[in-house]
Amino acid sequence: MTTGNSRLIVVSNRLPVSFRHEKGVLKVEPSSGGLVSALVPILREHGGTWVGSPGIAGLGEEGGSNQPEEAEVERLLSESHDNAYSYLPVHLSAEEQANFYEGFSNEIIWPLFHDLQSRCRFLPRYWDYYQKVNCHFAEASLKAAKAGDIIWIHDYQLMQVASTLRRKRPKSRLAFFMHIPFPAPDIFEKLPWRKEILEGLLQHNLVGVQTLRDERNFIACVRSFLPEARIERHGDKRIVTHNDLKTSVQYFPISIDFKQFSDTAQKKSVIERAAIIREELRDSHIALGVDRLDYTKGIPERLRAFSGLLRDYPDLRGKITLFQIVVPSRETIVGYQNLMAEIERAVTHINGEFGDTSWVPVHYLHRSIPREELIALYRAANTALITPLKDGMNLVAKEYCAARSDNDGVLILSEFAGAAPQLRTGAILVNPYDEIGVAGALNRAMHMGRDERRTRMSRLRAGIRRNNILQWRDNFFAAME
Ligand code: ADQ
Repeated sequence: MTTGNSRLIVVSNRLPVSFRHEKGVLKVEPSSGGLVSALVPILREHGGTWVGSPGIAGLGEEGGSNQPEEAEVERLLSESHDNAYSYLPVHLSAEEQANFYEGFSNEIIWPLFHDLQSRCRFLPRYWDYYQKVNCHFAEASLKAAKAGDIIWIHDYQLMQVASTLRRKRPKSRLAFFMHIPFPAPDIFEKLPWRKEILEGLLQHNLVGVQTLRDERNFIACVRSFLPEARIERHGDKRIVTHNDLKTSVQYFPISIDFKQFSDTAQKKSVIERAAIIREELRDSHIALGVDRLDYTKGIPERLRAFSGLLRDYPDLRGKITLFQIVVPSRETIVGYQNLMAEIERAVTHINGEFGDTSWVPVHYLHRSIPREELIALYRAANTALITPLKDGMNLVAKEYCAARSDNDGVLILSEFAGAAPQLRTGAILVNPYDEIGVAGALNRAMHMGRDERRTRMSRLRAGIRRNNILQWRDNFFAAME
């Protein structure tokens, strides 16, 4: 590691824990999601502070905070923190949460950056709240950071934090990593605040994105909307000079703790559990989907492709089961509730049309599941069916391969996942909008011989083992120097 004695201050929208009320008592538990899976091992090893919101909306209404509950959150956080690092909560009011998070972040940036501009609602008040809440995060980060510490800001909810930090502490060492895709200029230009967003990002010393395509898009946007900026290439990175500040821009495909997944997958209890799952599904071919509830993950499209497979390849009926796990997410947003209803209707429809007394075509779980159970499912599944319409990276694809220490299993992956360029030589790549193509890929996976599966999976595993999360961190920190 090349960060010397500096501490790491990670700033993300949410802390890596979730709170819930159980019979009137506040409880805390670890949360899931790509960002958490990637960063927990890093902070655990490096030490420092994690700044983020505890994620319970409405702790503290506008103009007066709910102090007893905030104090309780802080007590639980100090008890539950990992020895290696501490938490610093940023409390948001219900109104801030609604306008900054549900509004600007998830009704503007999330759909736009996933190329789904028709889903955007460009409300001006969302932008006001976004700036205001980003200021809160900046102030909390200043409290946590000493001079020389690295402040590492994450993701699309916090693209304006650095503007305040740079103003208040000009010599701060600031890095940013974007977990979602960065769109091309003809999409980004729809954003009424496009210039301010780019200027905010260029307050960092380093801006990391997931893929070469994202890096090219970011640079193309800077060229289009900040024509006064100077752009140079230095080896692997681009240097953007704007208002006398230099920012390195580089792509770092995020990864997983390969060893942890691979080792856990070899535990006796996991292997036994995988065998039980296979037996329960009567040794049919298991195609597994694991996604957060989100329209970018392409779940209805996947269900249509699966339905098409059963319609067009009748001999496969009874021989294949789609196991779809959906992790609850953003449940307060209306669009997400509609998506859930759409998925449930499609599952019921497929099971009603094709199922019989001895076979249920789609098994659907809508909940978070423990890590070991997830890994047992990865091991039990003959195929992982990962078909996002667009995805920054997609860690599930990498986790599936890491868990296949038996060098078996087929990965079907969307060509629009950020992971596709890295995994293309081992996976079957598909266009998630092409239902016939996805059904064909499933049919091919079912008939693929053991030797081809082994060759492909060994290749996938070797790549992910090499480019694991620690390598990602080292590359990022090396670029920071
Ligand atoms: P996400 O959109 O959350 O992440 P992804 O990368 O697939 O997507 O990560 C999901 C994580 O949640 C995985 O680590 C997975 O194991 C976990 N998970 C999924 N289902 C679960 C379940 N039922 N129970 C428990 N855990 C579950 C965002 C971007 C991605 C990017 C990541 C990391 O949208 O494109 O890859 O950040 O940068």
